[in-house]
Amino acid sequence: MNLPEDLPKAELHLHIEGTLEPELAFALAARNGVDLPYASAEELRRAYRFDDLQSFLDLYYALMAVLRTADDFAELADAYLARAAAQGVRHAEIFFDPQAHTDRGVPLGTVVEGLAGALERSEERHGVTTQLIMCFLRDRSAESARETLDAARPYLDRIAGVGLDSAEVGHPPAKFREVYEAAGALGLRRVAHAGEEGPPSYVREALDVLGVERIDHGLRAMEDPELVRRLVRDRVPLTLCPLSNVRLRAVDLLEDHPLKAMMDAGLLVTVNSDDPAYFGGYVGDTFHAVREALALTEDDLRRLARNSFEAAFLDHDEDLRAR
Ligand code: ES4
Ligand code: ZN
Repeated sequence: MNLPEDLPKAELHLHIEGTLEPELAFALAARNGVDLPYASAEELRRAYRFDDLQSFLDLYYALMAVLRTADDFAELADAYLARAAAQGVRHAEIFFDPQAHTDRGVPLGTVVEGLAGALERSEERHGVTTQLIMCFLRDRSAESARETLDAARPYLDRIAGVGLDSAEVGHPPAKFREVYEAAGALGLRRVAHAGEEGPPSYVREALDVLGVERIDHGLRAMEDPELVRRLVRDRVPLTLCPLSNVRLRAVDLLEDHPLKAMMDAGLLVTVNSDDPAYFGGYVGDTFHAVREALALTEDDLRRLARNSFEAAFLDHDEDLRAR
């Protein structure tokens, strides 16, 4: 029998830029003539110690300097898909951050062509079906998000939905009401990070104002029993990332993570890797870690895997085939 962490599963919260392993960063830096302020991949890896979300984001955005060509993006995505497949992932819904690239002069077309090229080959190469979700950076203006959606119009055949990420506190979902309305009108699926560092009210706002179908993280919803009842009743999926929460100090120890309590409360939670190159593991590693830290049973792990397909943007026939 397979190890429980190898169960077929869908990964629904994964930033492709967060899969940039130090070794690939160095290889791309050399290829593109980019100077990195680290002597080696080992030294870079040692810099992966964070106090909070912002301290991580600073390094995450800085390292993107090595990503320049469509081939770079394709190589990044293909490396992730190979790793994910080896850990039981059969379907992946992958975030990318257009503004983090266009702001440094990399055209959106380059990013999408590269990523979508790798994703198109993924089912054949890795046995992983995929979708692409473009995220707006919430610490930039609403106008910038709107410009990004407009710039994406030629590529919407390759983009399934929109998301909202980056520094949360001080940037409530309502700031992005119009762009989410426009995205919905274009037939795009909608998700948003909420309740990672921000308060439960941001989770409500993402649902009520942005019309999202899933909440990314949603950890802090647990502080609001009325909100929990609503999330349970409406079966709103929460894409949890336990290793990320430990590394960014949203929880002290994995043993303190509310994943199991959230399952017991009847919430539709999934387990995901977020930025696996930075947070110490891909999704199979994460299943393994939470199993140990929270004494999850094989039944719990099966339920998490089943939840991941239920929460995915798959039609149900596809969903059954994937399992
Ligand atoms: C992110 Cl962990 C996390 N939170 C918010 N935005 C992000 N972008 C990449 N990783
Ligand atoms: Zn995230």
